[in-house]
Amino acid sequence: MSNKNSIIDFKTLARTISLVENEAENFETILQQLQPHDIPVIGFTGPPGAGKSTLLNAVIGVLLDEKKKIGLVLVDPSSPFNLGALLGDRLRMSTHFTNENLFIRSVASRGSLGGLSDKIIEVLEVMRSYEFDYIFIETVGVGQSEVEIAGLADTTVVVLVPESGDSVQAMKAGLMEIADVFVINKADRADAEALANSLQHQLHISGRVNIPVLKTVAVEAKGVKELIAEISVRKESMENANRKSILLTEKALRIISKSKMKNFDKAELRAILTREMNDPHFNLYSFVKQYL
Ligand SMILES: Nc1nc2c(ncn2[C@@H]2O[C@H](COP(=O)(O)OP(=O)(O)OP(=O)(O)O)[C@@H](O)[C@H]2O)c(=O)[nH]1
Ligand SMILES: [Mg+2]
Repeated sequence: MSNKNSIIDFKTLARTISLVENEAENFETILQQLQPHDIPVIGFTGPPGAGKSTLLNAVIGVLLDEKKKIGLVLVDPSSPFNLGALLGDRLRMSTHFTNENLFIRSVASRGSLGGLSDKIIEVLEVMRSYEFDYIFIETVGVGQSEVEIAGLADTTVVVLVPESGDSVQAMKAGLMEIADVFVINKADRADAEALANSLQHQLHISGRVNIPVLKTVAVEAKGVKELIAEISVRKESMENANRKSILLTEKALRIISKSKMKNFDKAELRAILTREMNDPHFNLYSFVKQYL
């Protein structure tokens, strides 16, 4: 691990993440020995193509100029149709790719934690054991995943665009609840002001008057300083703490049940069941009692 003034050992970090992701031997010990720091974790979510990567690129550029150490987690869309978008992400980030203070990691979004990767909590915990100033996560906000990202992040930035239309309408209810900061990107296009007004109106109705609504033009790095000012303030709310506790409870349960099942011989269970199921009085619930 490193101190604030030194360069983070990215090689060791990357290797540790891989060990944990692949559940290599002793990965549990690695996880148990982590000493995570209190690093702000900031999630960027929103509909596909809203400009999340472009905006993050601009935000990270400013922070790197200030010599900040940045970790970035890109949650890969699992659908092969999104492969292009992922490659696009990489390209847009490429301006900072070689910066010694930026660590980028992709995490597959497959997995059963609703939408987000099974391993994202572990990856974040490993990263939080290094001296980053900020950790960013980018994920496409569709369905469940945005709620999870809000549970993982201290601050959730929801990026919307004027033209996103119907798809956003459908998502908005979910996105409304999780946003700590709203960004209307592509404010160089028509209707940005109208969307800002409509959002502000909805926030007002739902009593969330202290949620900022910012406008940005990511491609020109406009509004980026204002966004950084907002995310520099820790926003952790009661709602966020709730989401975090739900997420961590689910995760803890899964770790516990996995550990309890570790030595369970499924083939043997099947062999016994194959024998016993032919008994006309076979009752599955009485049968499993012996294992409880
Ligand atoms: N006009 C305009 N175009 C923008 C702006 N920001 C991003 N774009 C463009 O929008 C497209 C999508 O940008 P991305 O940054 O890849 O969007 P994203 O939200 O990361 O996309 P996914 O990761 O695929 O969901 C790119 O062609 C960008 O150049 C902006 O402020 N104005
Ligand atoms: Mg992107």
